[in-house]
Amino acid sequence: MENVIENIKELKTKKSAIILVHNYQRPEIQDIADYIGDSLGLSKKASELTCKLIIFCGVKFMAESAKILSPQKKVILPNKQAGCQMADMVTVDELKQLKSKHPDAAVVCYVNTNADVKAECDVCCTSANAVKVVQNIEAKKIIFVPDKNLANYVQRFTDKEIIPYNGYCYVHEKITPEDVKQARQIHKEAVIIVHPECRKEVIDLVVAERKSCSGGTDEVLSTDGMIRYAKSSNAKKIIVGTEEGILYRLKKENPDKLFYTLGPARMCKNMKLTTLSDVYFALLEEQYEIEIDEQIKDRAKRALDKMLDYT
Ligand code: CIZ
Ligand code: SF4
Repeated sequence: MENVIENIKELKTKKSAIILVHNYQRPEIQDIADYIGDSLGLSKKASELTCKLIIFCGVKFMAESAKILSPQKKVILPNKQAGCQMADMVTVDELKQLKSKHPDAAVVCYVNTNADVKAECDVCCTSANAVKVVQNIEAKKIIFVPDKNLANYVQRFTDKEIIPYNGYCYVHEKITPEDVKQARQIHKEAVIIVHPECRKEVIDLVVAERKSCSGGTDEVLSTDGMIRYAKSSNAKKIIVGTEEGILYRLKKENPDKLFYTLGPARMCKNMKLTTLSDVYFALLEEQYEIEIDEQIKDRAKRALDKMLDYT
């Protein structure tokens, strides 16, 4: 392992490349990151950097977003198989059908969509800014794709009509209300933070019985929100309801605090595909390069830019 890491560092310097790593990646991948974060933060970072080569350790829609926001750079996804099941749940044809049923609705798409679907949308959002985007958009009726759970979460904050799609994240879907009840019994002094991709019943339970203890309060947060929360709150014990990869970063950055998964550790198999040897070959052979049709790229960029204007 030492050798691979040395080789990665050497190649990275030689090629002036930057390695961007998502919060859910394997620990050894997080350890070689130049920047670590959520999809939005990393894409913004990609567009600010002056380097020409970006190795994006995450899943395809994230590397695509980075490419769309910085088209002049070469963006590499080290493992070609790293897709997202939620993103693949909605196709352009399915979205077009939904649009024709609701011609007066605006379309908001979660960043967890493929580039061709983004191109059909008015504005993108992430879990960190979905509420803000929906509140800022003029339309009173909004088609929201693909995550039904995030759509339901957003509906709590607006009188606008949200038309959800039937997508979901299979990892967050596994977290149950029973997990919340048990965790509250086992860790009486801990606060609970959950991701808005969790099922409505899970979020209902966390919000309805929201508890404050030892300087923290139960919250619904995006992954970067969780990272900020862990740093700034006084809570010493935190139960985390999202993909388990984030616990490595939480523990590393907050060695004085205790973190537990909400129920058994739930793992996204796509997020765990990327290995150190994938990163090495990604640097060596500059594969697999993200390529997006020009027209799709321009239209998808409009939706991403609009999100950045709104937030
Ligand atoms: O936007 C992201 O990076 C994802 C998938 C989750 C989050 O909340 O950060
Ligand atoms: Fe997709 Fe869920 Fe995996 Fe994120 S955790 S990449 S939303 S399947």
